[in-house]
Amino acid sequence: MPDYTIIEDIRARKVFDSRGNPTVEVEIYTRGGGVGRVSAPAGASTGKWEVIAYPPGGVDEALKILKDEIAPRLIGMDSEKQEEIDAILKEIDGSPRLSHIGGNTAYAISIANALAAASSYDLPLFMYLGGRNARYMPYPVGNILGGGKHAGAGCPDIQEFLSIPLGAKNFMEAAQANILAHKNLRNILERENIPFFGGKGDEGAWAPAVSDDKAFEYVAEAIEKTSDEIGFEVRFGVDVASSSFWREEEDVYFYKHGGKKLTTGEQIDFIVDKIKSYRLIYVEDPLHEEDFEGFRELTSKVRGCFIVGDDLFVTNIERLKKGVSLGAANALIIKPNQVGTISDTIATVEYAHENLYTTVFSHRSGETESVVLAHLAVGLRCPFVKLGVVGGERIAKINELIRIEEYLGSEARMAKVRFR
Ligand code: 2PG
Ligand code: MG
Repeated sequence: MPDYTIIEDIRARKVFDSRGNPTVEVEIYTRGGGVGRVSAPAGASTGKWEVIAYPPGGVDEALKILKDEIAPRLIGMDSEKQEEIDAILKEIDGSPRLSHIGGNTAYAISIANALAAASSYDLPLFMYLGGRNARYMPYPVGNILGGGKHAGAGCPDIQEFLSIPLGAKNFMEAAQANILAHKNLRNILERENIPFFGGKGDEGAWAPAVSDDKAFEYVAEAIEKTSDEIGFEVRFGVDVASSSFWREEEDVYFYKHGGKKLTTGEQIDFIVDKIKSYRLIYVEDPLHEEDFEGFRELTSKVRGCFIVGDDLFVTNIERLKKGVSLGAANALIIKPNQVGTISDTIATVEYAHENLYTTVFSHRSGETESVVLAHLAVGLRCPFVKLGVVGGERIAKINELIRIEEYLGSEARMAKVRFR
């Protein structure tokens, strides 16, 4: 039926995310009975160049704009015309960074629309987006120890220590490895005489009051134990989220543990040293969000490690183009709500892949039970997906990836991992 995918109704409401903050949830209904429901996540260590999450009046104002200005324009349109729909969102907004309608409003509408179109054909979203090529399962990059803006004051300055089960033959095995690493790390932390009472950060990672150096030691031990027990290679990496502790006035990285201040050169040496000492395979935002040159220098100094831009690129194709032209980083985080629409997200992913930059589809520190992330990671063929390891809103995504793997059956493969 040609008009199956026409948008018939749009509903929206305020719901809450995993931090208990209000967020927007959108439902789109098509004539063919398709339904897409999506709620927006939220960052804590947000990049300066991300789109603006909400208009000044927050979720309530976003809902009003949605009802008065957006829904009347979209109802009657064809949900399959994703780019046209996303263009209308940007036209209604009219600002450079979606500050009128809010990036999270755009995110929820844009992805709910894709989901509604897929559901009109009774297709899972990953297949609707990726077709027959969408059969590569991403390696889960799982947060097992956290600090920075996601945890309490005594925790490490580095925001995330991430387990990466590179030797897994399928997603189920990979998920099991990360869960085991999380459990092993708990035992190690309990064995040590440190302030640790089982506390976790926003993403379900353990949040002990230890220095960064100690955190590296404990995580390395947990990863090695996990690898031995599970019988395949498990490596680890970090999200430094260094913009959170870069002091612009002094141009230094301030580590509250030990009160040390590192210049850019010293920060690069510190990171190179950790990459070599611990065979890190992944380092995200080792330098602050304006330092393309620092990223270039670090990338040129290391081999066999993903240097990942998150706050640096904010899923924005223009910023990525600058990075590619300089050779800054060799991988990037993909978070659709950094840029607003699914069309812009796809353009950035495609540009990254054309230029051999590795994509890491990522959750945010504030999440909802929505599982679209699992479908987008597979549908957009990202070789990695950054997730929490435990906690309802985190495990929901892992379980959806398990369902996707089951759905694909013998067609499923693990993603191909290559360095630029
Ligand atoms: C990050 C993310 C997710 P936030 O920095 O990569 O882990 O954190 O959502 O707080 O930006
Ligand atoms: Mg990050």
